[in-house]
Amino acid sequence: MPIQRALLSVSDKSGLAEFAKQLHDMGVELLSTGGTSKALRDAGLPVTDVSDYTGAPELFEGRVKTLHPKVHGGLLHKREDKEHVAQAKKHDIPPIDLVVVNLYPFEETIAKEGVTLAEAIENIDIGGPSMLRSAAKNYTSVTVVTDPSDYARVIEEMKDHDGDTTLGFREQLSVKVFLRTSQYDANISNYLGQCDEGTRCTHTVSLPLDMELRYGDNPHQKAALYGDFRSCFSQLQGKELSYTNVLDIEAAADLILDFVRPTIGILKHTNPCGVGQDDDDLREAWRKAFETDRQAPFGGVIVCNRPLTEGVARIISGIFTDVIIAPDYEPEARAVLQKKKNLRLMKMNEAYLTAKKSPLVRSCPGGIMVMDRDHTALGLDDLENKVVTKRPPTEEEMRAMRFAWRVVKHVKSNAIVYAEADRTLGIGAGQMSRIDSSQIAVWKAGQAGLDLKGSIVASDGLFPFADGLEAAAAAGATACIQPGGSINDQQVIDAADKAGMAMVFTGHRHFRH
Ligand code: 93A
Repeated sequence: MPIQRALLSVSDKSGLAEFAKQLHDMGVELLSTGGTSKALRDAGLPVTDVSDYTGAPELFEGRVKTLHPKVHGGLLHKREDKEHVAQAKKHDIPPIDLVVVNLYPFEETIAKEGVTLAEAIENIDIGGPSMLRSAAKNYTSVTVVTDPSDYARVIEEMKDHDGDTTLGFREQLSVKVFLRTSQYDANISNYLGQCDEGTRCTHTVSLPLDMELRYGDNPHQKAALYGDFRSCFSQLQGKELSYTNVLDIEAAADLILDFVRPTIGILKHTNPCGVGQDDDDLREAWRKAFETDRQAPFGGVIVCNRPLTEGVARIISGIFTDVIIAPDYEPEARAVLQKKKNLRLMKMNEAYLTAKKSPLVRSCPGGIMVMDRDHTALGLDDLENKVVTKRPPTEEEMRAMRFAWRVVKHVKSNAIVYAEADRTLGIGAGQMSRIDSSQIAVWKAGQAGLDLKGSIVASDGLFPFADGLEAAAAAGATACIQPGGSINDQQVIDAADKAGMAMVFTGHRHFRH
């Protein structure tokens, strides 16, 4: 059946007149509320006011405009049910086939500076979501449009189907409505929750599906991503993203954003396997990162905080890599990497800098946990005054400690990093005992043929005993950066002094789980 009757009630009137004109040209009768009616009349279109249609005036400054059985009955009754149709006839409730509603601008209102609670409340739309929900529930018969960018598609559908729309299309529009109304309600409850200082604020999250992911941790696990990942990272080429790719991308981007100087990081399973810096030549930064571990980067993630150069692209195109992330790519670098069809090339957008401020969310039994992000490497201010050993660090050791502290923050606990001022030398990640992480870091450096003599060691958590520090000294480290705070701190300091090491206590730990 072609669409015969439409109800239009919109706050955002963009594209309205043109859309309504096309509906009118296809013989659709137009019903509308105050402001929308006026806009349609101004455009020279014939329109019936809902108040004339229902016989009930707009009441209470417009708070009650469309909340009437003739409106909701017209939307909700089942067209295929004889009883419903008979009741509709008896009570003079003709079917309404199309609803075009967008809501009072609640979100825009609360974003305004100095908005009062009364203003915000007046912008909570009640009638609009009710119509949207009625129509969306009855999508088998009713077409419902809430996004002006869908107007053109509706007209196209109607033209292609003798003035009607297809069931599949109506279903899509219905899903869009429930998503919109749930977001709208979440925004209202979050706003009112903030205002009410007396009670514990609850926070409702409603996120649209952004993309289906290739798979989860393993191919037999389905996975999807909700929100707006694609505004943060644009995929320029390569295979579909998987769940682990996304985790790696976040870990890599977070790591690289802790560095200001030109830096390259290589990660695997969210842990850095090497980080290098060079002010003059990114290829040097790459060399330093890659030298830390030449084996683990196979199938890993590479991240850079400068536009990726052709020179680096040429070197890394020889290594099997899953994902590369950079704020941009030289055109020549793109050309080189394009040949690697499966390689996922991600561009980090400005939006990520804002998104990075949002809290971290993890699932837990029965719900989710939310925590603040570990934004900056803490404890580096005033480091000169945090020396606990007899010997203060040299300037070079100080630089290395600052660098390593930024890296160790991104390594899974227990984390140990051996480093020089602009490069990692050995990384030990994710062990249950700190001394094991330390031994792994030393062993990895040995495997890579790197000398730890004169290096510094960074630890994400405190050394509970002197043994970890003694092992670091034995491996060649001359300085240590760690949070401090153990009941055995004095023993650890004594061990450092005995070995002639310099040590600082940051006073902050950087666990990562
Ligand atoms: O105040 S309401 O919650 N009560 C209603 O009955 C109602 N009906 C439509 N808001 C209501 N609307 C909203 O009015 C629509 O969702 C739309 O945003 C707006 C359109 O008003 P006008 O046509 O007067 O510009």
